[in-house]
Amino acid sequence: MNCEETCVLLQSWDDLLILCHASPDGDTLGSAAALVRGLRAMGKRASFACGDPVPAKYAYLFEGLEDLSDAPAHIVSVDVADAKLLGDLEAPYGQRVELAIDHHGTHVPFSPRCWNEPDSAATCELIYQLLKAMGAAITPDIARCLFTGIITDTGCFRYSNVTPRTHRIAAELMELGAPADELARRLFETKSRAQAEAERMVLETMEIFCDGKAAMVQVPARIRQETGAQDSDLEGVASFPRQVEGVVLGVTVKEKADGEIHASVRANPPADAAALCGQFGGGGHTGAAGCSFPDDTMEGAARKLKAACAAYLEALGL
Ligand SMILES: [Mn+2]
Repeated sequence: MNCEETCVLLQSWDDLLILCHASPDGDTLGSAAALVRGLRAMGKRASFACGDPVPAKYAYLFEGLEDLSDAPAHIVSVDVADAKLLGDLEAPYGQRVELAIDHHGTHVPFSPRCWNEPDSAATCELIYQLLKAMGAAITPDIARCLFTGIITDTGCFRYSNVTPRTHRIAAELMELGAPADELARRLFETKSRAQAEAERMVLETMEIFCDGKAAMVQVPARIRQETGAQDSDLEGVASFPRQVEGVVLGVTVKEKADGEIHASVRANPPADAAALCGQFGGGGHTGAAGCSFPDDTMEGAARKLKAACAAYLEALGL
């Protein structure tokens, strides 16, 4: 599907539920909030759902959007690369998604229709084009939601996924009322005391290996317990290992609240994070990807990842 086909399809639907992925980020939430606002302004019934609670720092996306929770006719997912990433919503809705709008190169099809553009830095770029094609007015509230998804998925325009189009769309969103400096300060320059304490503890775990080409930090559950930091407070730590000069593979091993071990990988060229995570059944983008270790301990997952990094760097000739 492309933008025009998606536009025609959505114009023919009047009652929609928009689904986000679990462990929601600014892009999936910004996409859902913007789409719900745009669809409602066009007189349609639209609501959103997520398998996990919306983190407090993203609550502003949904301000003034009261929930309309009755059985929707049509289900659309945004920024969901795989049905299993719906989390708790996979069981009720995984088989019922009619349209997926996404930007992941590793998208695993789960819906009869899909508009996926891996060249887009954020799903919010697609939602912006879609709302324009549908003739929806991009209000300041919508612009704020879309700008949020773009800056969170690009690390404030720093990642390799940023294109000239990303900047053009961001510029148009600023003209439409997105408060760029306020959003950047809120999302990138502000941390709670708990987050600052947790980040300090994570940094203490850093190991550098493979002749300085790989680095790893670990986030055991005790760091959250001792500091009161939430999962969303710890999103930023995944960028720590790759910040070390010379590192091309930065690995973060995290023990989630339910005890499951998850790894986030950040890569600099020529390394590919999705290729490394693919070895463990995960996926994502070239620069950022993830995978899970459901039957492992932190130590076991860390050992496997270090071995995989060494073999992968050797295969790359590094
Ligand atoms: Mn995204």
